[in-house]
Amino acid sequence: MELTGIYKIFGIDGEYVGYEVLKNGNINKTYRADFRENGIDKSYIIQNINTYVFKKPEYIMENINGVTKHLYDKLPDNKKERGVLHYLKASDGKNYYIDDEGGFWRGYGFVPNSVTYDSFDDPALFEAAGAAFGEFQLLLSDYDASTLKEIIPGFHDTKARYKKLFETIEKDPVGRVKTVQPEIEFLKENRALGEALVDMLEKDELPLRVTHNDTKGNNILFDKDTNETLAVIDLDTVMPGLVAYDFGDAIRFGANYSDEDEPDISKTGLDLKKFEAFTKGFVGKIKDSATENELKTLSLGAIVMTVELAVRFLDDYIDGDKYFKLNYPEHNIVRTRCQIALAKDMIAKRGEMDKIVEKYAN
Ligand code: GN1
Ligand code: MG
Repeated sequence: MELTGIYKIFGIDGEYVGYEVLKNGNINKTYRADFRENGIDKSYIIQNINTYVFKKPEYIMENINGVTKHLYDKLPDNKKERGVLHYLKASDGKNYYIDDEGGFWRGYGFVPNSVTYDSFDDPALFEAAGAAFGEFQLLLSDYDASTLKEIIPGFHDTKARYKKLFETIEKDPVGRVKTVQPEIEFLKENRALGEALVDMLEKDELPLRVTHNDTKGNNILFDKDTNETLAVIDLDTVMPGLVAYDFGDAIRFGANYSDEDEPDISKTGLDLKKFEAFTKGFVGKIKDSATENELKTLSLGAIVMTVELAVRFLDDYIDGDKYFKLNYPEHNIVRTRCQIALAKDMIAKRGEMDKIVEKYAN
């Protein structure tokens, strides 16, 4: 469906200025639509949800409704406007719209004067990101997890992810297996490590909490002028999970010297300075409510999440690129190699990571 029709359905009016496609998500299609109302610029984010990935998008919107309300109620009055996203209501009162072809749409007001960052060269900024994700975790600590729909079952269940990878290798639907032997070898060798958190969860050594599960640094809104953190966004995968998933994924994405899909892997590796900055912010927030095992497994979480993404990108590559958006044909294998390079460096630096966590946990 055309965007102009979507604007109408969500009751957006004013003078239409134009739209831009926002490229930093790997799943949904995201647009920023700019309008002018009574001389004031006003922008909206419109998203077309990927229904191959999200089989029941209505459930996402139900979760988002509950979580957003919970956060909104806890925010002080002066932060209620920019501290959470305000979803638009379609003409039928729902916070989403399904078009005639089954396309699933939602929208929210662009948070005024906000900005996101894809990388963090300033340690203070990354520390603030750590504090924002830590705080998010705390704000949801009293959320009733039994009311949350499980959006993607087994999202960070690395045992299930590995199993699925081996099934895809077995099928080899597009004949790519022969070209990715070293990658398969690495993932086989490190399987026990990749599955270590799930093992602990199964033995009840780690508690399930309500977690974000997709803590890329660009899921935090900052104030454009002051760099104050405003809100944690992209609540599509808020589900019960482990603290180490949220910590780990943020490190995987933000403490890498390179982008997550850098083709030149000599540029890829764990930047311990960034690791320390994020750890300071995150652990500073959660240390009083975290168990000893949770704190001890944070660094492991970074390795596990990186191995998990290598497994997922490789699985998608072998499967013929059905899940992640691609910018070019080899994108998924480039992503895989980059994650493997990062995982190797993290494994080598695990002792140093643990020491840094200990420093801020005590
Ligand atoms: C996807 O689309 P985006 O950037 O929010 C993926 C995450 C991955 C990430 C890797 C639902 O997130 O799990 O970590 O790509 N989201 C889903 O960049 O699979
Ligand atoms: Mg996401």
